[in-house]
Amino acid sequence: MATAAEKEGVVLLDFWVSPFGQRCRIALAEKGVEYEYKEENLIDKSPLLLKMNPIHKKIPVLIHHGKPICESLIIVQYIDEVWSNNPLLPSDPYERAKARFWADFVDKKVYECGTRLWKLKGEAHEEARKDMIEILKLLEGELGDKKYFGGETFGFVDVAVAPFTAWFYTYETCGKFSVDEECLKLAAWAKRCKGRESVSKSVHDPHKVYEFVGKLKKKFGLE
Ligand SMILES: N[C@@H](CCC(=O)N[C@@H](CS)C(=O)NCC(=O)O)C(=O)O
Repeated sequence: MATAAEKEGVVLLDFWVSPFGQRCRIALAEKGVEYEYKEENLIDKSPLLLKMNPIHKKIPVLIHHGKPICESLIIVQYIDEVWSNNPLLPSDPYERAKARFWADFVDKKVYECGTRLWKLKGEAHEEARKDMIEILKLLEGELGDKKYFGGETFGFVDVAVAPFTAWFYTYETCGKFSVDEECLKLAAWAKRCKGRESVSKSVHDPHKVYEFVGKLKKKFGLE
């Protein structure tokens, strides 16, 4: 008998610590979609990954009935369109554009700055530290007094940012700052997100993320 995942025809090519992959896992969980999870070895990529994402050769890739969808934010939007229960994007076009702007902001700023924070030393590191605090404060400004970025309900921007909460500990430790102290409202939002099953089951323990970054540093001779 076909499993629920086979019936839905959904496969996710992913890598456990990837914030981009975690976005897809959160969105699928929010929609209650069953899927087959396939962990990739990014050092030795599978023929399936290379076939499904020949352009970027990166995870995540969502395969739906044999057809690939690449790039996490595009995948989350696809999931939102195909499974219309619990909508993630707002229905109002202006609000939708705003949500896409902030998700794009996260893509352009958070990951890049986080990488500078654990990779660089000296002045460049100090600059990354300042940039990260500013980025988090800008995000907090958009959150304001709302429960979620999406307002009363968990939405597209929440999905885009939530995986990075597991990276906060790494950013804090490498940057010697505290999200709790710098961005109280953002820290409270992160705790609210963690309380959601979709997030807690998709996002890994911050200490494991830190351990993973430690291994990367060793690999790149950055210790
Ligand atoms: N913009 C892409 C980024 C995906 C990405 O950077 N994936 C990384 C893992 S976190 C990857 O597959 N890296 C393998 C490589 O670069 O060879 C998205 O949003 O999906």
